[in-house]
Amino acid sequence: MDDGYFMSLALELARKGEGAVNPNPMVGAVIVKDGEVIGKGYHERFGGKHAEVNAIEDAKSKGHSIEGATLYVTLEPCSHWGKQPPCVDRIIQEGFSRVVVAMKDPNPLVNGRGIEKLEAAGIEVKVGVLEGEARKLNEVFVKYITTGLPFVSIKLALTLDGFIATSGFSSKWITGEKARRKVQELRRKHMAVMIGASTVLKDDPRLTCRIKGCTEKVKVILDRHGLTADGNFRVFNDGKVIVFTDSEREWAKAEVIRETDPGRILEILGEKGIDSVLIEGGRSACQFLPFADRLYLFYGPKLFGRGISPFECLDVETVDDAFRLEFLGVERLDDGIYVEARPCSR
Ligand code: AOF
Ligand code: ZN
Repeated sequence: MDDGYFMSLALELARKGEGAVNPNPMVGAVIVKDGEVIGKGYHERFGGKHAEVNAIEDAKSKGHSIEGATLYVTLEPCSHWGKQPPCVDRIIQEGFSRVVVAMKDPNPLVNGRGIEKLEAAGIEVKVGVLEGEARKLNEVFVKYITTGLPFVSIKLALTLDGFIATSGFSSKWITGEKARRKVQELRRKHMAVMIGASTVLKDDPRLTCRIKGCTEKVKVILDRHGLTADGNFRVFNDGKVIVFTDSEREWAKAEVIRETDPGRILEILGEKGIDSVLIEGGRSACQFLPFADRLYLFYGPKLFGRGISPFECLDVETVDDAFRLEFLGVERLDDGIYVEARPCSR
């Protein structure tokens, strides 16, 4: 078996932490000795043990000796003290002879120091095995740890002619059941879910993530005029809610921040430790388009002819001025189409 094979096992393990480790990265680790996997682990929850330590403990609990083994880990082992002690010290202490790493940790506190320390201790280190997959897996972490800004995704359900509602604001249901399931998966990937006040008034959504292993989302409401201040909406029922507004009104069950500039809103969310936000529907999404890292577009096989476009704020005059996207994936979903795209400049 080659390095790629064992690293793919580690990546599979890492993925199990999705939705539970933010704003930390998803990390998986596999220990191999004499061609055989003797230990496996992953970073299970924020603040919890790191993947390497879980794999070491797994191997030891089965009576294996680690001396001379190879460690496959999807992110460079950490060299700093955070909520957990530095993994490199533990790796050196356990007597590994080789460490294979998918990608360097972009955390400025680590950023190559983990690799240096392992090499200085005489351990053979190989970096870059399945690096592309590892970077994709942790795209949220990479952006947040290097910029302090959350990864911004916009999710929309549209008719094939690009409307999110009819002119009379009717919108239920443009897409089908599988699309709604996929939205749950998207919520799992993000720490916060954001909507506009008009969606709260109209749909009264809960914004919960109802799939296994999904932690509670921070709910962010853009409510410039304070329209949701004294309503009894389901979104306020549980968990953390942040309202961004211009109004002087008060909310009983939300943290209120008097700011409505999209760039500032994202900075504030980043300062609060929120690494990712899924902006769901509504016309309020448009002002975040210049900051978007990803668009998730669900097209139903319907035409409205006239209606509400989510991108009205662009107001493009000529084809050359279009906001350009790159398609990352296109899928059939139910009787519709699912498009994953990103703005060209990103
Ligand atoms: C690893 N293995 O499983 C994880 C790592 O506060 P702490 O101690 O949990 O440290 C968090 C940082 O450690 C995180 O930003 C990233 O740089 C690294 N995460 N490192 O070797 C892991 N989760
Ligand atoms: Zn660590």
